[in-house]
Amino acid sequence: MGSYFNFFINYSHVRMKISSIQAQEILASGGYPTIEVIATLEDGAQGRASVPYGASAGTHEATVMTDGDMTRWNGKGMLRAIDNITQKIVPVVVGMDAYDQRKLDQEMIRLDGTPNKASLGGNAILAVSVAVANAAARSKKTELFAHIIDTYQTGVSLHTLPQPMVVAIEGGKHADETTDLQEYCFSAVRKNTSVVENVRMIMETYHQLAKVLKENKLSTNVGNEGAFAPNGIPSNEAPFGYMLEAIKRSGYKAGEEIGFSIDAAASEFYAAGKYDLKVEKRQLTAAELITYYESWLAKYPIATIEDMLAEDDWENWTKLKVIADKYKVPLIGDDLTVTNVDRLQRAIDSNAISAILIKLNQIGTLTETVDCCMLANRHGLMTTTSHRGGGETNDATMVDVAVAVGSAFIKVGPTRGERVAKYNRLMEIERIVNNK
Ligand code: 2PG
Ligand code: MG
Repeated sequence: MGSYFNFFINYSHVRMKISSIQAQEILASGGYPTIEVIATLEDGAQGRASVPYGASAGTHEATVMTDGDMTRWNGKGMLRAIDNITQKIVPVVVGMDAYDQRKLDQEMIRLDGTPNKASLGGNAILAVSVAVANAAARSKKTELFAHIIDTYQTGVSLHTLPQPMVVAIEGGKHADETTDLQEYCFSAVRKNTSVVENVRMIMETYHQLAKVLKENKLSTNVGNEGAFAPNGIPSNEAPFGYMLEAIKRSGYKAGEEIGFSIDAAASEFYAAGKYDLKVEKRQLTAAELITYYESWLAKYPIATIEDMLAEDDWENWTKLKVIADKYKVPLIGDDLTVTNVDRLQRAIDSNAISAILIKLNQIGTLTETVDCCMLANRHGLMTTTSHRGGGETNDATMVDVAVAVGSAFIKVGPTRGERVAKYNRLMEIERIVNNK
């Protein structure tokens, strides 16, 4: 691995051609294929990338192109997207300058020609985009986060690193027969503390949570993201009680050291103007749901809330924002904003959010992802960079992006290799930055 200190070399006048791109199907954590790309540069430097996919993906996200051929992988093969890489993207990008990531990404966006990357596939484009960025970082003998800071001049100082937002209980589309809301997370909320310490404190609390769930006769089986998915949970509010008890037993202070982050992924339980809470056997209007949420904000140490309303319920987002502001709780847009500068700008203009979730594959290039983060930063909106719930790989690029854009949090599940790879990379970056 290259030294972080090569970051200080000025590469602005140097060029490094892309010499080859290789693409293949690999297996993602959801048990279906995804795309892996290996990019090689003219100096021999290689970069690898594999792209994740969502389970509760927003309808405004970049297209995940699958084959639809039911004779293999239940229609979810990636050969069509891989063909797009080898037949259409490779002839254009081989020979281009790997150090000019913006130009590379713009060229692929132009080649695709659709607003949601429907013709080549967001998964095809992103795999190439990120593989080349990784290769360029290798070629410069620097870290990926440093390469991103340098390339986009993000101005991030690295004095504070993103902190863990760890999914502890999951439901919705990520598990069967549990909460309607998708995620209840433990978030590190102490100021100026180390990532390593916060990961330890939260994971200790996660293990206490297992005991609390068992005592309440709930299973500790896990969902897509490696968080507990207790079957038969009595209500959508119940997780807060179990999580508070777990924090107490671990000897930490709720709200001062560990807070709660909730992602409702509300588009998944919204239909015909109503929010259908199956666990509670009731259907609520947006106004009733907001009142329900407000009761939680008043009672529990909630650090952030995300996608509490459906992805196009714009006017109710603005109403919820007023309530969230009253409790000084960042309101995060995810399916609402899909890492897209146009949707983010609309959310800013309509005062719908105070924070944004960032996922590279929602938009499909590294450049557009960083641009979205920079727009958020300019408007004082907090960013949280996130894993995906459908299928992940051990690729930890999202962590380097989070560091390079100055995200407050990374949201990742607590267990399973493809999740802990992200925390391990974040802890590694902390050691690199502190020169330890
Ligand atoms: C979310 C994500 C990640 P998915 O909604 O924030 O937890 O879920 O990848 O399934 O959209
Ligand atoms: Mg979400």
